Amino acid sequence: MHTFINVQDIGPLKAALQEAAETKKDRFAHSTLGKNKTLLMIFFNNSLRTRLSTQKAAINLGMNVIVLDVNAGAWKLETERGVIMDGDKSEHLLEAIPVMGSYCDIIGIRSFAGLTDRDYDYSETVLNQFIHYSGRPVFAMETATVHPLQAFADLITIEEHKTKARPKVVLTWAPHPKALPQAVPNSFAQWMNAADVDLVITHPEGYELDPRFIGNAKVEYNQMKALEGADFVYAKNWSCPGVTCDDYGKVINKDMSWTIDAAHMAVTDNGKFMHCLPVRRGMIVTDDVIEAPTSLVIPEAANREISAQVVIKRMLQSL
Ligand code: AN0
Ligand code: CP
Repeated sequence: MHTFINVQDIGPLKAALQEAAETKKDRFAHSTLGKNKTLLMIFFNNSLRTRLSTQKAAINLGMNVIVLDVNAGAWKLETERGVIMDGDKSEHLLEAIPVMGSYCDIIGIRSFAGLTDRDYDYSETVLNQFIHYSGRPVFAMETATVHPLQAFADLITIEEHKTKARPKVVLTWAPHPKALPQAVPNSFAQWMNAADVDLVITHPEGYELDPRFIGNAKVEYNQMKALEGADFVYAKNWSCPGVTCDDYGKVINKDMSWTIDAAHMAVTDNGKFMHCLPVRRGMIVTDDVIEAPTSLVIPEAANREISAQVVIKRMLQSL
């Protein structure tokens, strides 16, 4: 595997889930595979889970790990070509990338959407520059439009907790004070479309995701109706995707009736609550719902180590 961006990159999901289950049973079964190999993790944005779980996964495989926080000590990077660099940016990404590639064997990259220019974000400009100029396998640790390590961990979690062959999974928008990217809901929808589940997406008008990610999912604007009989409730805020209106990247709704509380969970089929974290209590979900035995947020986060390990292992095997 040379890139890990979309669900297709992992191949058949059954085999990937099988490998995840084996990894979980013995995370040190391949502890020499990564000997003398180096993972470089590059962060343009904050992270708790991705930083720790991906590093742990690489260590389980015997790798060395270097972490670069671009905004905490590296030169400020220009990302656009054709710019006269007379401002505060000292280095161009097009030099920085091959230099970084020369120090490692695999690269993980976190680079959130800027949420100002839809075309720039949705063409995955920064990620593609890393793929083209680093000379290394590259995996997304949440880029402008996708967060596949999260979606893979979510799928593993659903597989572990489902009580029906084909569970009903509801992806629901929830309110948030700040504009957030669409990467998490995009990838979640893409992976659920590829998995053996019934996916329903619910959100207020104007929050329609890109059709490429919605796929065959049912879109239901009535949140309560969408949640009826749900086996899994996957809450997430995202800003306006700019598909049906011109407000790309903006907060166009703060309707607190969308916050997941006990009344929302009551219409599900003993539904399990999921969220990728970090989550704002009182905005996305109430304390009682996230603290209930039906909340999967902690095992879900723990599975980030497993999804990362499967991905890094496959990249090591194809070096
Ligand atoms: C980010 C987002 O919504 O994409 C990261 C989630 C994994 N969340 C925040 O910035 C709060
Ligand atoms: N879920 C997730 O990616 O968390 P972090 O932003 O803390 O890495």
